[in-house]
Amino acid sequence: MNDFHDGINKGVAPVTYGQGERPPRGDYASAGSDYTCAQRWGDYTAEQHALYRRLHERQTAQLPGLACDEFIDAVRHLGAAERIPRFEDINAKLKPATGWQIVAVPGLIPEEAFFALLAERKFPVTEWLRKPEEFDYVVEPDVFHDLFGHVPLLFNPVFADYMQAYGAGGLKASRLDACELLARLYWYTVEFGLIQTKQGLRAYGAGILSSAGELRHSVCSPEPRRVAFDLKRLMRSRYKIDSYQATYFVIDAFEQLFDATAPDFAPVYAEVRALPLIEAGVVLPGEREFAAG
Ligand code: HBI
Ligand code: FE
Repeated sequence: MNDFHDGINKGVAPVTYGQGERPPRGDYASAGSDYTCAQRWGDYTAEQHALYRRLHERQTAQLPGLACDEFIDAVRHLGAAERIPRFEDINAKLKPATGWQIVAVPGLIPEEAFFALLAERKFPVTEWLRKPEEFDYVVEPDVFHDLFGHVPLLFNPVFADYMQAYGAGGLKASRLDACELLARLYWYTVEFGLIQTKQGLRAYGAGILSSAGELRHSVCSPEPRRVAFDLKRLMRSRYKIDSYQATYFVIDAFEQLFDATAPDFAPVYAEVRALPLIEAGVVLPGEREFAAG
């Protein structure tokens, strides 16, 4: 079972709760107009710190041979994870490294607000932690998914530049009503991306790296299809929200992601919109496929 992701796919954020969506888990009332809030580190209980530590230990043990080296090299910046890290302690290291900082948010936030924060090199990290009964499956991104899954690669200069370019592109996409196309780019790279390395396939996507089961599945299972990263093909590709992915996109280097954000996306959106969607798990004739790692 895939981690929290149906929350992102349904655009679960305060603005949709009025339509009968799940009530928000976070305290949106205390958030500012940019949706940032305080981490309230003193409110975490000893049990929550212990749960966070168990999550961190379980994922860290799995990384060798499955996570990309850039992630493994940077995950130490989260600290020993004896307790839930203080965001300001991470920022003291992250800001000098790539100019990024993490900001606390009550949970999923509207896309415009999300893009605006990324464009300013601010990554929104959910301040609440899943419950013990959600150890293996949490519907929405919690502090563990956001910190463990997303923050380490923000220490990588090329990936950090891609994330800011993505945010800036998202603000333009909002004006072109192309958020859904851009959401697929985020999904198939930042959340579920794979990278071909000299040692073989490795994971760099946060949704994979923070998932107990999908990390090994995405790299080693013969079930899913693994196709070469192609921006327009990816933007046409539907994704699954409540199970492991049936398709993963594979890059050769983070530079490939950053370079893909260089052109003006307006013609890309027009071209993609004129073509049919591609179901998850489908491989197109002549497409470059990658075998399991
Ligand atoms: N909000 N806090 C938070 N974290 C996300 O990852 C996030 C979000 N809002 C929207 C969103 N992701 C997706 O719609 C992206 O594809 C934009
Ligand atoms: Fe995420």
